[in-house]
Amino acid sequence: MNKYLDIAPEVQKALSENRPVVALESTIISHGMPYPQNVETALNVERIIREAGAVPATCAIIGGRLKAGLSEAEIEHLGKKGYDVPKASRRDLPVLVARGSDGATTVTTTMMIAAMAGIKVFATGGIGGVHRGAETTMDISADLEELGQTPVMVICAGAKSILDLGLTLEYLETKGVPVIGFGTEELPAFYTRHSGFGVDYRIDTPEELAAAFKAQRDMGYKGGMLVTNPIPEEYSMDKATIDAAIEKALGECRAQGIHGKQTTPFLLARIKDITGGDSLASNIQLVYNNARLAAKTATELCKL
Ligand code: PSU
Ligand code: MN
Repeated sequence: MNKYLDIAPEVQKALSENRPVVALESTIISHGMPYPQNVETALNVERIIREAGAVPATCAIIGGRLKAGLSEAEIEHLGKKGYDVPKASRRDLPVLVARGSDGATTVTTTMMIAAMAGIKVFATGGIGGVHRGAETTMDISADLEELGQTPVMVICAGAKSILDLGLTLEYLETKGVPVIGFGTEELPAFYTRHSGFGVDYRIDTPEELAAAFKAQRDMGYKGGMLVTNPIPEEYSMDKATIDAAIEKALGECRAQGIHGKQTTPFLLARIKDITGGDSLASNIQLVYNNARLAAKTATELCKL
């Protein structure tokens, strides 16, 4: 086992008994939502996964250790510290680990830790992608590279239109990442169920998701799989409202010269304020929805 990795005993036990485990990220806690809703959501997600018969493994860096599975106190710590916890992508791990620092894991680093621990399924809200204007900024999330090289299934609610969705799909195609729509032929756009872009394949059951992932593993692929799960209708936002909020937030982002790793957290926080908190309520619900699907899919995978 990797010498920097700590697998929580509950997670380790489940893995060794071939019981389902679902990985969860921590940037969504420290940078994706405000306190205390972030901690509340993270704990609810863990509960939802347990109720569905799987074991949650929230990932993070704590005191320089890569963690697969956190205590409630550790989740509370990350949620309270918020932006003061470094957002940790692939390029950040070496220095943070060597310094014994804390770090909030993004989709990228959560995939890395999940793969090291032997966890196959990971539930989150949204992934990073090709940012709008990437033709000149070259701001392309490391999440896309990781999906191309690390064997984990990532279940998300699609991608937000803070990103260039068309270019994000092109990039994933280049990297050989299958983009699956769960019960839909259309890529969901996070806060809404529709983006106007098609996915590669529609799959309607956790059984078939598990079978596709198993086939990918059996063929020896190094990369992962992206499952996009639309937000439930009752929690989805009005398209015109969310589009206007995103445009306003993007304008402020440009005007204030925000760039690099600050971009995504800045946009999420502004969108939340502009929508009077409505976007946060939707965000929370779509994460719960993804956690349920991940637990079911991980359960099916254990049978194969
Ligand atoms: N999208 C969300 N919420 C989030 C993120 C993205 O709706 O919290 C976080 C995830 O951790 C994702 C990261 O991996 O932002 C991507 O950041 P960047 O664009 O800097 O790669
Ligand atoms: Mn970026």
